[in-house]
Amino acid sequence: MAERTTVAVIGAGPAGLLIGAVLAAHAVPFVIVEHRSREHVLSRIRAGVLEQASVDVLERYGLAERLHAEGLVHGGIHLQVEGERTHVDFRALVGRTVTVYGQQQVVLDLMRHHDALGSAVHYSAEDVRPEGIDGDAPVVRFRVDGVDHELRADFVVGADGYHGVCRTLVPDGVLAPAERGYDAAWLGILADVAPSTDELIYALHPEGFAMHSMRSPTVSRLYLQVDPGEDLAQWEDDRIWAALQERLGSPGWTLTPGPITEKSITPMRSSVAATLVYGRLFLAGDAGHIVPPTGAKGLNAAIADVALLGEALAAQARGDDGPLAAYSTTALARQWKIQSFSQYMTELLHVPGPDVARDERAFDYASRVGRLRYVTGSRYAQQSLAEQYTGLAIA
Ligand code: RFL
Ligand code: PHB
Repeated sequence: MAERTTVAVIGAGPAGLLIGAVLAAHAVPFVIVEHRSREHVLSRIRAGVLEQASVDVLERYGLAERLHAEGLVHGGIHLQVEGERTHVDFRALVGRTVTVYGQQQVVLDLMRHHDALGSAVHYSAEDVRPEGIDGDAPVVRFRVDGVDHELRADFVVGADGYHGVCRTLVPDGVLAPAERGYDAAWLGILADVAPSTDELIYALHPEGFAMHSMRSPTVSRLYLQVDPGEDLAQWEDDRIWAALQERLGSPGWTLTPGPITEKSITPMRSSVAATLVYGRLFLAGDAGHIVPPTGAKGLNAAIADVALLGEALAAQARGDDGPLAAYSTTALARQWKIQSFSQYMTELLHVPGPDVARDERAFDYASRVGRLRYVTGSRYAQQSLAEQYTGLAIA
């Protein structure tokens, strides 16, 4: 089946679906191609915190109605060091807030938006192959329900995540990602229990980092630092709750456990492509860069990329190619600030991993406790943290 459009979007995660919404708002034709089923895309439990800038973007494209009704507005976070808890008050420090609203909810809102618009979104597409991106007539081939599709487009947006196909189309020497790993992973759980806290708690404890987040007034999301390569089978529910209780413990406070409905281990990695553009291909979101989750930035960075790229593609359709030419440079300059903050938050809150020599481990841990106590005791340090956590301007 032969089709023709202006922008072929690969991936229907938050980046792909949102760029579709931006293009639709400007009446730029697009088609989205996703290799998983709609149900699978909706079942992935991931991010939970939206920066104010991200909420503003969703509002701008008419996507924030349910977010405003059901999202939990948080005016700060709790930072904890060895049981001492300090509230970092974003409203007082920088006059901004964040909204706790699951990535799945953002994706569901976007899917409903596209349903209402009647957008072309192909789920369960097999063998997705963008071709000719280094020429001026790219084509995306894929198969749905046994039918071969040939989608011709002026531009291809790679919104297919870190493990997607689009990154692999850019020659190694051009993509040239700057990368680093961390000697820690996160064991995350979702539990059917009311959160034991009003706002997120990020805690440093000699046994490792722990965090208490949430999805709604009845669903909690919690994380524990574990070693990379840790076996999830070794973590019975009781062991998880005991570790969370120990690491998040603070005088006069208790953690209420409940039925765990999901658990998984996620490794931590940072990676930034040297460019987000190759010929007619533009990378956005995790396809271009990933961060460790400690700063709550991955989804927000994807939204920021898409706000820039969607508007740039719309300007290009009106005959102004300036914003599209500037996209990669503008997005990467912002991305490196996000990388720096995510690395800072990760190093601030995690204990050194198993590979660090014992004497250095003791030093590194004590120095992290010192750094965190500096932050909890300094309005200047908190103001900088609050400014970055609630989100830098998009452009
Ligand atoms: P996604 O969400 O990975 O979507 C990519 C889509 O592309 C599809 N795809 C393909 N489609 C067609 N052909 C192919 N060959 C394809 N290959 C892949 C995939 O099926 C998928 O549907 O990338 P996107 O849209 O760039 O969105 C990025 C975010 O998902 C990610 O950055 C965040 O989830 C990161 N993240 C967090 N970000 C935040 O801003 N705040 C947080 O609190 C936060 N917490 C987290 C997180 C990520 C986590 N994990 C599991 C990695 C917590 C965790 C535990
Ligand atoms: C989450 O709720 O999943 C979450 C919140 C904050 C983070 C990371 C993940 O920094």
